[in-house]
Amino acid sequence: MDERLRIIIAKPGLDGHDRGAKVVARALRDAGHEVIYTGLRRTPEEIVRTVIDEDADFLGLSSLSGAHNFLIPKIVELLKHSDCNDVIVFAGGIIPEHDRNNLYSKGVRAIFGPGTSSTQMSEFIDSAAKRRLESLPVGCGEDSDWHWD
Ligand code: B12
Repeated sequence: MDERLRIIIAKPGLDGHDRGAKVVARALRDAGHEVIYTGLRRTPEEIVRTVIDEDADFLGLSSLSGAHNFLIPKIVELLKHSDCNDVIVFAGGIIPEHDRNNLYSKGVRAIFGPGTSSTQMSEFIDSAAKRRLESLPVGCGEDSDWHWD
């Protein structure tokens, strides 16, 4: 797809692992998107503020600290309360398989672990953007159990 999308890559909480987030931000920029990396240790409120200020299409959350079950649903809830139901949320880092279905049920549309290639991420971004173009539900607050496998 040729669409240039606005994507925020964020590091919520006290997690100090930033290599993966920087790799992802670079890969998506190289794929032609407009990418903003928040930097480390952002609060859920700061992240949602950035999404709103930057009028982002996608929010990518990187978590390697084990706090994903608390922080990611909290951010999705704040997005919904801020009328950002159409923002497409995806995540990556150290997120065990057994935690993933719960995050999908909250509105996260893809989760990527170590070793993810830029091709895999781009395929997801393109598929999600295509769903949005076709008016199929894909935003974090839109009712659908669709997610990337
Ligand atoms: C390097 C490293 C560190 C470095 C971090 C340097 C830095 N600036 O990033 C240092 C030494 C500082 C560090 C510290 C700690 N670490 Co450490 N660290 C690692 C290690 C070895 C590699 C992480 C890495 O950089 N990988 C390379 C990058 C490119 O890969 P990645 O981050 O996984 O990202 C890829 C995917 O996950 C995905 N991805 C990641 N984020 C996102 C976001 C989106 C939106 C998408 C789409 C994809 C995506 O795409 C990326 C590209 O493929 C991992 C073990 C491992 N093998 O993963 C442990 C690991 C993450 N660390 C761990 C721990 C416990 C710690 C410490 C708590 C240790 C301690 N007791 O002090 C501290 C915490 C520091 C802190 N404040 O958070 C644990 C976490 C356990 C958990 N979550 O359950 C791990 C898994 C080691 C382990 N097996 O126990 N660590």
